[in-house]
Amino acid sequence: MTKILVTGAAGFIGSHTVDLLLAEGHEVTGLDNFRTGREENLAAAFGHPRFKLIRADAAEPGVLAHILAEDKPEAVLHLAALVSVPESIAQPGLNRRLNIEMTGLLAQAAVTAPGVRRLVLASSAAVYGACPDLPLREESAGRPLSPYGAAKLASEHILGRAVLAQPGLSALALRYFNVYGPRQDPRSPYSGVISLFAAALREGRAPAIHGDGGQTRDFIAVADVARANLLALTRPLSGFHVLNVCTGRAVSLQELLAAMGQALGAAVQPARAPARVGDIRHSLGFPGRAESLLGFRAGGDLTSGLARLLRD
Ligand code: UD2
Repeated sequence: MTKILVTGAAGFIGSHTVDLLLAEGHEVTGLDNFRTGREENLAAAFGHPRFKLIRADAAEPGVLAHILAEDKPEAVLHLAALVSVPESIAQPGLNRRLNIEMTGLLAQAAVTAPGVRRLVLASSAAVYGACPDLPLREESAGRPLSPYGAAKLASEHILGRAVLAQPGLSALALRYFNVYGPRQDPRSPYSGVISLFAAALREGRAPAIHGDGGQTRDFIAVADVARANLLALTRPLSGFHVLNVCTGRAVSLQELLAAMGQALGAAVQPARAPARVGDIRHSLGFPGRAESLLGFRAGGDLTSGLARLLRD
């Protein structure tokens, strides 16, 4: 059993990871300020004897240092962040505070808290920007296109420096690709395309394809991401590592709609919308490093993942 702190525990990825960590016998402290996290996401965790929730803002100086000193976790999964690319453009100061400075506060606190052995950071495929060399490998030069991607890249460097400063600490930055699954909030127009399509189908509307639908993404189920987080928190490793969390399979939006139609048992007719400005045409990760370092391989196939999502 490992004692684990999860920041952003009430979020989409956070809550699925908390559920898995508890099921695997770990002791979990969740931290959330509920800016975007939702209480109902933690419904299964509340009342669990190995779960505790702290309602606080991890970006407030002193908060993380206090929790690491008092709660004494052995590993920290840092998911608390500003998660929206458009918001990072509209509010660059908030992006800097939540996606760079907060990582700095965590790294500083972890370097001085003797009990912390492992940091795991939620990074993103956004660090690659429009890198044309596919599949994307971790060593590809990061050329982020948004303040969000740039901040995630900066946070990776912060983690690397923390490990140099405290050799007893190891750290992993996980570059999540396009994550989908239950609890992803479809209310924002910039939510993941799968949750937007699923919400449209549930409400009897035609899903809107921006552009010709030939663009591809590497869609990964949130259950797989939770498993990657679990392995990153608990596998024996030293040093600092950057890993893609992806499937290595490219799926176009047209294929996605066809798979949704298959799951529903009826063809889906999309509505057409103009291509998004700055949209990336293809994004595909190479999953080899996560497989060799963590033994992680994404398991869920898209059609059954979609069927589950559309049923819920
Ligand atoms: C993902 C991330 C984003 C950032 C970016 C970096 C999500 C939700 N977003 O953006 O945060 O990390 O990668 O590369 O994971 N689309 C439609 N109809 C819709 C919604 C979207 O056609 O109703 C298209 C959209 O134009 C794009 C594709 O679907 O071509 C995927 O869109 P997305 O917003 O789910 O994800 P992405 O890869 O643009």
